[in-house]
Amino acid sequence: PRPTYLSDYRPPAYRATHTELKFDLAPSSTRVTALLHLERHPDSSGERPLVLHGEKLSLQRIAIDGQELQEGEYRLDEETLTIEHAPDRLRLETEVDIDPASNTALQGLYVSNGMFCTQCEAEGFRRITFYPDRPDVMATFSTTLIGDQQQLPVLLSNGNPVERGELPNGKHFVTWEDPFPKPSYLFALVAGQLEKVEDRFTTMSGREVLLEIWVEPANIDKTEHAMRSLKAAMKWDEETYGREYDLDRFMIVAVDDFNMGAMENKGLNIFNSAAVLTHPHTATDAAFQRVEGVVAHEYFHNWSGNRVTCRDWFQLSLKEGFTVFRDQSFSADMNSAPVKRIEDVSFLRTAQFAEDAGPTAHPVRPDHYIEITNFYTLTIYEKGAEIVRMLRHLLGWETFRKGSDLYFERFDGQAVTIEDFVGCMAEVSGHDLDQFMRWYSQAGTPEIDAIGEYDYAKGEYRLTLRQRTPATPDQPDKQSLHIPVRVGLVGTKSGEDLTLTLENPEDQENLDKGGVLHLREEEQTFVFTGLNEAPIPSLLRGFSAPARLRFPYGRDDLAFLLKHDSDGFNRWDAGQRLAMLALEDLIAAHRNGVEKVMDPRVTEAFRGLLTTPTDDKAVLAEMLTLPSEAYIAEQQPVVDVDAIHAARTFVKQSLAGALRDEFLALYQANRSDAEYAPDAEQIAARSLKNVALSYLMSIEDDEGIALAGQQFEADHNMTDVRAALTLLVHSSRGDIADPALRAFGEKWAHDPLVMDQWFSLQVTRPQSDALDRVKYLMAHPAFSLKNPNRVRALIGAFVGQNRVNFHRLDGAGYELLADVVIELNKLNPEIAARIITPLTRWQRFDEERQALMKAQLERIRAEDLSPNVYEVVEKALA
Ligand code: HT7
Ligand code: ZN
Repeated sequence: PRPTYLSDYRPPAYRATHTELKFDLAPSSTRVTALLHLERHPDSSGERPLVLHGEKLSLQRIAIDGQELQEGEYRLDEETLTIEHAPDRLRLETEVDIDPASNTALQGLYVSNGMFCTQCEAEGFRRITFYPDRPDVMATFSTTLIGDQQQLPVLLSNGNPVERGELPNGKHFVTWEDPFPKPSYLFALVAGQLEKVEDRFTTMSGREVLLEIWVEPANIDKTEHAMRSLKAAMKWDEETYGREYDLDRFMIVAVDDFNMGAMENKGLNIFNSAAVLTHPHTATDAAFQRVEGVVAHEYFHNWSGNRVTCRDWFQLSLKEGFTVFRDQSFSADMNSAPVKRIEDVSFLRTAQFAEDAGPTAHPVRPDHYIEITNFYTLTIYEKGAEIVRMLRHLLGWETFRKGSDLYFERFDGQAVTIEDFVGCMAEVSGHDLDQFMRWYSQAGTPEIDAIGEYDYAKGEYRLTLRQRTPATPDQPDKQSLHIPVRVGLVGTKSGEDLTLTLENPEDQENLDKGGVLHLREEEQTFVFTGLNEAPIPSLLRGFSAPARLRFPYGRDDLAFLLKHDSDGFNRWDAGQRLAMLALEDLIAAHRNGVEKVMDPRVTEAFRGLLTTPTDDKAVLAEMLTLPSEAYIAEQQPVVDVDAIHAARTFVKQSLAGALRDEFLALYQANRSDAEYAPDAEQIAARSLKNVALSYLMSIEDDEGIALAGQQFEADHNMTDVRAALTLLVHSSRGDIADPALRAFGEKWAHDPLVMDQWFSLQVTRPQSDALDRVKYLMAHPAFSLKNPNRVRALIGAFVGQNRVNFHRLDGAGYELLADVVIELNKLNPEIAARIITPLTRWQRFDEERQALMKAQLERIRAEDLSPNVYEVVEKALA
């Protein structure tokens, strides 16, 4: 397969202005009739032919302006239909047959549980009909769906229904019209036996919008939270960004087979059922929060993505980075803002930093790709969101909002670039953002080395920051970035933030405007004056830039910041850094076969957390959570999975042993029989209680085991049931865990989303039988390689969260993953290319494991590969 390059971008030769589609729906042979109103693009020369994309389509008929085309008047290959001498303006009619029932790739039109649905982003529409399937071609759509009245009573598409009626042979039809010009990737249809819940929202200008959530009948009691989230998101976008919804109706449909979380199709969002369905007895607090975030994310795309869209797929982060930033801000406003930031940063630092340091590292705006679906990555989404967050901090909220208003107003109805977005921000602020643009073009995570020196006599603190971005594939040399560094100086006597006065007036002006230091050079020194006590610096507050910050903090400094830092994020981070120092010692001890000794400063810091009253339980739960094995691995030059697991377990057990009574008291203080609500207060109490229980269970404390058993039996809500069951299954107490597991599996056999949790919690157990369980569960009737949620729950959880067992030294974990990738490569290449990720990180491990992992990559390479898997494997082995 050949790569596509950003530098080759040209406007299309022809654009579609209006598109009329007719679908005669049948599972194995759906007839799609398309009438495209096409015209030559004003910038295109008369020599360029009309080229339409089309894949896996069986062409039955083609005509221009009513005249059938004969063979020789058009050219067909695997990917395109070309007409050399088309008029400047034409109506092109085509009829094609497609086979939705055998579409296991879940791109284009497919059947999920008897229901027809579509996924057109990024290039799925070309599997439905011949079309200029690129985001800079925007047309109005009129869509007629025809289907069997019994099998497919509900027929949905974008926009508004304008006509419906009965047809011969038990069929019926509905015609939908979408008045907003849109690219083909936002097209959607759904047809099946569905039921809906409906509600209404009155917009800020007083228009009433009909809201509908469509689900399979059995799930009708699981939509309340999604509907509440949708209305909250609509209101928030009006109040925060001044964005009002435009159509008269907004629909969400839940489907079981879906490659990602959801899709923002105009007026008809299609959701993975896991990202929309919730019920206190089936979904955890985390799932409730995910639903709130994804519903908001897709809704926010109506402006950041649909009204203003991307010129080409290299600009993907234009809509995704901005929209993730918007959904993160929304969730922060709905829940605990510091906890949301801690969660987002933990995810970024663990998973995106690893991507940025590995063989598939790419800039937030890549300059080439083979398969665009491989580029729906953490870098595009999460790092992209951090870039927008940096702009918001550099400009301040009010100016940022002016930039956002200008962007939406100026580019409404257009397909644009990242320069257009950043240009608006530069225009409203007067800032020079040229250097800032490097964040989009340069891959890799910048490292900032900081050192500080306090001059007691002068009352001065000199802070020197040095930046460096490591080489990444295709980019050996890096340039300096424009990095906003939010700082505080915490007085060692007072424990208070000291007043910041900078010697350099320009630095002071920046600090006054945005509260940040602007690091632009490779090395810069900032001199703070007028200090009358020695400070400890609190750097990169709120994680003001997606960078790795190093500062030679002593353990006492970190314990001090953990107590006194006024920045909630950095207070948490000080605790993580302190724990990391202890963990590093223990990892070394394990490797050297030396007895492990717990650092008493960590124990005392935890004792302080447990005994100091707090009104922020959510943050306390985060503070009591040790860095994950994945995060610890990220900090190691060579990952030693066994030493990391042993060290972390040792710290957890030491803390549990020393603070057993405190953890028990914390558990008891946060029990409640109140009716379940997914609100911030209850969620915080549950997470604190379950963190306490996890410590007690780490030492298999008798009372802890009894409490876990009672919590499982009480069956109050899924958060508590799942937490208790997981802890039991991850313990050595099979006598209690096995019957509980069996009972749970039988009770929920009918609910695939609960069975996913049942799969995950078993295959993440640290005991050495985990891999056998994976194999055993792959034969379970509830498992299917064709369903991405099942694959993620069973295989994804094992390879991503069970590090000691996936990285077994006999290579059996790697072999299992390769077997799955080889199968999935044929069924669903997109999911195959994602699930393979842990194998691509072979460089991070010892030589023995490297050889085993590479051998499995080579085995995969020998197969007949999809472009998706080919691209990833080639990069991994390059
Ligand atoms: N914009 C949506 C992307 C998406 C997608 C991409 C490739 C393959 C399948 C997909 N499903 C959804 C999701 C979003 O970011 O909102
Ligand atoms: Zn998105």
